[in-house]
Amino acid sequence: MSLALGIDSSTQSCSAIVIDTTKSTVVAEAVVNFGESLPQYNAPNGFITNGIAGEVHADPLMWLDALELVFEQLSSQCDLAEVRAISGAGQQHGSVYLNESWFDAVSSLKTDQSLSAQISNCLSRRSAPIWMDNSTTEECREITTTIGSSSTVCAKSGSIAIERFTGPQIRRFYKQDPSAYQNTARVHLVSSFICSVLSGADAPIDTGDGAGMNLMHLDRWDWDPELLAATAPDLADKLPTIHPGTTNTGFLAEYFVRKFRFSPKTPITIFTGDNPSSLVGMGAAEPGTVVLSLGTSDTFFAAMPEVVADPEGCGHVFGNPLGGSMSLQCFVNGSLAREAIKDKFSYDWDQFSDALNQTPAGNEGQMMLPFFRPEISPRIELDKPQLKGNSQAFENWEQPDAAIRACIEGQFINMKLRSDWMQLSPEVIYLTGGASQNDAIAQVVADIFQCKVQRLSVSGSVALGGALRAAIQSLECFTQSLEAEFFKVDSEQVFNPQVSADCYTDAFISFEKLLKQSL
Ligand code: XUL
Repeated sequence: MSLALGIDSSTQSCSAIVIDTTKSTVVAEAVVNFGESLPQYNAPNGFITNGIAGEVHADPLMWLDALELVFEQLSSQCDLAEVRAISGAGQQHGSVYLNESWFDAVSSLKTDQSLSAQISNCLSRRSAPIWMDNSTTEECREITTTIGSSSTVCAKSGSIAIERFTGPQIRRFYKQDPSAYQNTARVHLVSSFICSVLSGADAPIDTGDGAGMNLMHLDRWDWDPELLAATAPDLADKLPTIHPGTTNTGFLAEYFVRKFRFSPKTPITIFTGDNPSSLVGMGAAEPGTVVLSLGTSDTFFAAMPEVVADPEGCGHVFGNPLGGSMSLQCFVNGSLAREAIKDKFSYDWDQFSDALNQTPAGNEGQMMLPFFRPEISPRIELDKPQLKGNSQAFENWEQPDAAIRACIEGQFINMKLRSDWMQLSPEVIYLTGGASQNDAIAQVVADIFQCKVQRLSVSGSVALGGALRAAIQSLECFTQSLEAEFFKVDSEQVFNPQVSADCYTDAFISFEKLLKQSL
């Protein structure tokens, strides 16, 4: 039996999975919801409420308490002494600020006290800004001005300066509380913080999560001195080193061996961000596969054949934890828009699907910019969709079925156009998230992208990605054989294009034209 453990320290919960790599089975799963299990932190959804000026913070000690509870749950389901490899991931961009005492504290954890009690005095900032924090517009502007332009920041770091990214967050902390900043000896990401505690040593940051900071240079996969200088003084000394995701940091700390009966010398693979981990956990770590997650907002991500940054500055490039790079792009108007158009005509989901099934691919040239609220891909400030059709009735919203098709086609035409910079020619798109269950939507994706769409029902892909990475790194497992075992294809979940590529040729041109007119 060769067990591998994957951990996901995410926004609302900490979860973990233990897989048996010889039998390709899941032997244990645990989830600790922060709000439910740790109400003393007053964070019902995992973050501190009432943040001012767009601030969204969380308590790093809560993440440590949750980690202990997760191990308790796992130990009642399997023998943790059998675990031979560990890795995991954290919500991206969040940052933990630690003083000089951190280095000693993390390397001498004692089992007579909890992790949180021992790390508490090491915090030079009580709370950690997380990815939902939107308070750093001014700092983004300042960093961009110092570097010269958004396109330079993007070409260097893979993304323009973005509010939730760690660099602008560090700058805000430095400006707000310079002495606490000075007193900070280490800034960790959520991923490297949790990895440090597990390994009982100050852990590196991986290229996957490191890229979400606006501080790392894509060509060198290392800190960029200009970006560091534009962000805050002496930052190089306060950051861990960066390593590829295929690095082992050491072994599980004695604390966990004693307290939860793990084996001594259990190797730990460096942690990564939740999205890079999900790339592995969805079986999409090799170029040729795209993951499309249809949620409140839609997320499109893929392993990239080349390292290129989005010239429009809407997408992101992160390191791929199995090597190379990955792209990620978010679309705000995802299920929000699908629900808004359904509700506009008082349809239920069956009527919505019928509308798609009863209208032709290409929608006879009628189209929509499907933005019910400001979009980030592309950046556009619309608060209602724009319609362009060949009849007044369509443009006056008098044709519900055609409007619904125009909305869904508009979403995926936009997604295809906005993801062109990634230079992908996917053989298959893995579809996941709530709206992926709708066959009619899946068919539109296949028709517009002109490739096979495969619906996946992987739950917990972030933690699974951690377990798979640990197995690949420490148990000599092969990525392809793990993927073949853990991701079985069900033919009923496959959608092939039903129209030829020229069905949408004019639509792509008209969509861009309509977009330009509305910018
Ligand atoms: C990605 C992002 C979110 C968080 C969620 O850039 O901000 O997906 O990683 O945990």
